[in-house]
Amino acid sequence: MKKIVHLADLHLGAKLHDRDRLAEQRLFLDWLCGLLAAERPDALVLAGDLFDVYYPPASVQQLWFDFLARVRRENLAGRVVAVAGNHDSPSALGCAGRVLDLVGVSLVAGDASADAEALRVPCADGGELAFAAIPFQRDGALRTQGGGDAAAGFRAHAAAAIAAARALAPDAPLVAVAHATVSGAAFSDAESERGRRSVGGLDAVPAEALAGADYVALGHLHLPQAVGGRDAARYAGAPLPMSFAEGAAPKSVAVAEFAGGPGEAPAVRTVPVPVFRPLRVLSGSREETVAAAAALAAENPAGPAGGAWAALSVTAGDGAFSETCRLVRDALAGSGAELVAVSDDRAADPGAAAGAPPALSVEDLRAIAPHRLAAERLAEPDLRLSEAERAELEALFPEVVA
Ligand SMILES: [Mn+2]
Repeated sequence: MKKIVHLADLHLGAKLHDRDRLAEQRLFLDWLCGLLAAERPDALVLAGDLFDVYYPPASVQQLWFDFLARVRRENLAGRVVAVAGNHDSPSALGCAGRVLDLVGVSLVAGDASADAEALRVPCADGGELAFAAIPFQRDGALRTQGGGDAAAGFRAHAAAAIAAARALAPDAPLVAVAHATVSGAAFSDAESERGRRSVGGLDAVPAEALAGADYVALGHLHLPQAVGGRDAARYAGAPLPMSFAEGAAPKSVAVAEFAGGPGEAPAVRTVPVPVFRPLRVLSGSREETVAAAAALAAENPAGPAGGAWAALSVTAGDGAFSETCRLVRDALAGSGAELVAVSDDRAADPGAAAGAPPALSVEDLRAIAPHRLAAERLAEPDLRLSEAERAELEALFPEVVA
């Protein structure tokens, strides 16, 4: 029996509305070490977006290196197989690659050749696993590889990596690792994926390009899911919710066990990730959101990283947004729950807000909410603006936002 634990999109160092989440990320890695100690996989697979930014601060890199050291010291996985995601700098992440290789970490970042992406990992049962570890591919690189066609480029790249892995270990089950949007996959929510998908990237790479692998370990989308109708081709999903909209969906990591050789489907299961800090959205009119805040304060849910973080989204009713924010803050005061994000998501025309939902796109709403907030502030008497000045500043505000 050969075993892998598959996760992706750790986004170490990621913040939520400027709030530091290192405590949650540390708690997650501690929990993961416990899982690894129980599972003792032959490989821990990290399918990209290890970090949230190209050059994470030292405190975040420390978390990462301490984790890798613990995995080696406590022998928590036979080997770590990691690829760079679009959030990872290929050069910054990859520069320690030769040192990491000496402590059991195979890190593939940057424009690797098919041979560099092909790995063999010895397993506790005396056999081995083959890996085609494909880091995130920028659109331009895929077009170059595909003679102008990015999808063809991904097909060619994946086929070469899988063929190289197959040649390296012909009798081993083969795991393809990739950080990409695969056709047919679902997004967790528009908000969190917007900034996290590649700028200028392919909409989706063809899922069948990876069909030659016995297990496809994907990263990039934050919703845990199987793709292409195969249990053994899946996104592990981000282990921590990367936005309030993701806060309601359960998070998990995947475990795949290979009882046979190449061509035999592994048994796949998912392990739920605990909630380290509850995230709640307070949405609706002033009355509804204040009532929801009071209920949240009474419930006062907490995880090991602390009390709930709440996001206010005013979607209906009249009344100054700033006053609703104050009332919601008051309702939460003294509880462990904290308001960390506010948004006025009513339609631009207050008269329309009470009626049918306005026909506005998410983009429209995102642009309008700060505009409304600015308009409210500009109308406050302490600024002593003339009506002409107020109107001019209000008209200029969308340009600043844009
Ligand atoms: Mn990504």
